[in-house]
Amino acid sequence: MIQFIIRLLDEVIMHGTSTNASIELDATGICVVRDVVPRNLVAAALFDVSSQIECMLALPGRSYGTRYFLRYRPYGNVEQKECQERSNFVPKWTKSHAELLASVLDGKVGDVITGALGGPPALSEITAIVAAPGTKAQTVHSDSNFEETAPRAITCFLALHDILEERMGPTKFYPSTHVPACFRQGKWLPPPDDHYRHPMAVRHLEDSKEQWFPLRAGDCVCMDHCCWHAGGANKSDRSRSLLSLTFVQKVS
Ligand SMILES: O=C(O)CCC(=O)C(=O)O
Repeated sequence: MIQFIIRLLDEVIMHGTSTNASIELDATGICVVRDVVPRNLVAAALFDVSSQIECMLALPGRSYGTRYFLRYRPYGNVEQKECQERSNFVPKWTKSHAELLASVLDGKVGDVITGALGGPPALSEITAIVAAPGTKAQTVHSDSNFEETAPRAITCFLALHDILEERMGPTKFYPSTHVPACFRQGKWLPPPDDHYRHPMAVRHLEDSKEQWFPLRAGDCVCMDHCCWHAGGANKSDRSRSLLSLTFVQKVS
């Protein structure tokens, strides 16, 4: 009986947490979900990502900067002989990655994404992002431009180790930049960069307050694809590693 009550309480707490997170995600374009994946799966993923980065860097070719992107292909491994250069390196997708993905979707994050997308999500991309020590900050960007009729997409940045200090280069987010209603004229704008600087976007950026979240291994930040953000500068002496999972609305 006591076991049953504990389980019931657990479910109420968990359901409440994911409901609050969904509300937060809709309102601001960002929410943090704690303790998403068991520690052993996160540790295995970090070990794998670090070894795959070593394999990639051992190949001929050049890398652009020291923020490395490993794009997994969850639906079948690519012949390794096809990956002879850094630019076409594809990391191996293994059973433990599949377990990690299932674990993400089975728990609180699965509820948040399903709620945000209005149904079962489809995985569109899974990428490990490793910022080596000395990596510079990215310019503020959004991963998609807002389009009224485009299917919604949510990216989950899963911490593969504790990222508790700003000098480790956590992702910086600009809350309330994901939908037209966040902007003065009710029109969504991309963040200003060297190519396009809409005066209203410049002003919006000046008025916005960037936010980063201390994360423990296995915590994640869910972000609307149109939300402004930027990878931070890694001023620490250790690589900062995330797994970025993007889910889209299934179009029937
Ligand atoms: O490295 C990060 O923290 C975020 C990277 C990112 O946002 C991107 O490459 O689009």
